[in-house]
Amino acid sequence: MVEKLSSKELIALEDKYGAHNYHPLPVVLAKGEGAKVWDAEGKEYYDFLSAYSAVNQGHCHPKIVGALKEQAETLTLTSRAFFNNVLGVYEKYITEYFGYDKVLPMNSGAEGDETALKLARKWGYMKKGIPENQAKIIVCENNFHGRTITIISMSTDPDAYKDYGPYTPGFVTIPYNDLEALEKELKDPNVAAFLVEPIQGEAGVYVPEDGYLKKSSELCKKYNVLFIADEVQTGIARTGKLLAVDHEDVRPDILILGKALSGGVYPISAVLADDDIMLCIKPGEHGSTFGGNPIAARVAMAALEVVKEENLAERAERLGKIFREEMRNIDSDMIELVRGKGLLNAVVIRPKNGKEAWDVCVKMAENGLLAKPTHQHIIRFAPPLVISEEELMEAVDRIKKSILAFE
Ligand code: IF1
Repeated sequence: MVEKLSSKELIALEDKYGAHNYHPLPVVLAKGEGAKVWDAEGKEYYDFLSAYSAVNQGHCHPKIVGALKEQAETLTLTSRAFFNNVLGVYEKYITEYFGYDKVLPMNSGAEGDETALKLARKWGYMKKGIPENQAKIIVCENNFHGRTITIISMSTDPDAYKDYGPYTPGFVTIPYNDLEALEKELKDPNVAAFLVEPIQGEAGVYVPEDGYLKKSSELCKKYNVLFIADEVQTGIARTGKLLAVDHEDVRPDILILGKALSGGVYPISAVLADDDIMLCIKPGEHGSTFGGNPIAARVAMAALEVVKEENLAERAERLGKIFREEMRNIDSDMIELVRGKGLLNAVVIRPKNGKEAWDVCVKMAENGLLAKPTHQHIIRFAPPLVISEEELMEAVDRIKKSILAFE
């Protein structure tokens, strides 16, 4: 039984017994429902991080939790050594939902990216004829695709890669949102794929110029290179469309999903592709103990049903426009810039009297709203997509009050 400990005591436990690989805001959460969370003392907050866009469907969505509970009492894990009575149903559901021939089910977003990298390399050797061990994959500066050694080998952020070498070779880095740089690298016949976030979340919600995704995918087709979209953070209705690439009618050759694929209820990721790519991986050449387990299969189907039943993409589009307008109207020179798409937004904070984004986040927490800076001066605002317009306006008031407190 978790005895009733105070936030202070709970923070002390994590400090003493947990690795120090995070620097959380001093808030200890104990309950979540919809767009709200409550701390260990019962204080209410609007959650404007949504576990980095994993809780798009709202905290503890009853339909998704119901699917988890029902399956957890029936059959939790079989491994892929055997078939189970849920996986095929899920595979049919998700491939029809996104329009691909096949899905490779994994667990974390990083595993989804790793799977996509392996798939792209296999395709490069087996189908494009790239000489063995010569495959290259193009990535963008300031990317974030996860924390494994291969993925941080692609990173340009020293905090992500320093002292983790030696690094996995075979990656070429180009500036984000730069078609000329991309085309120059695509001419190399050993390039197998271009891996890109449709919007760079961690970098600070960088939205590329209109047409960037469309032209990138067309250039990839021209040079017989796979276009891989990492929609782990931007997918599942977050940016106002089911997928961020849908804003430009782009169909990636390989699609990576995670986070809100489970509504934040369970670690689930997925890689989707058509047969000519997906069947390059043969039996026994890739997998994972929990990948495609019955609980994940049921939870993902419930989470995806909620996206459609509750029109989450349309809500994100409409409420996102209102949110950005409200942020731009705050009368404070701390608001340097507001950018985003749907309900994935960021505000660049101009420091004032020694106060910066972190101080704004601490003040917002005091006023009942949770968000966290990404890099020093950027605050990402990403509430659950189920937030009502009334709740959004109440949250906007709490943000305004917090920023104006520094005037
Ligand atoms: C942390 C960042 C966000 C992702 C994209 C793959 C993954 C992520 C586009 C890997 C994960 C998470 C990781 C989490 C915080 C959060 C994050 F700040 F780290 F960069 F969202 F921006 N592709 N992002 O955003 O998915 O393996 O984590 O399931 O590591 O602190 P994962």
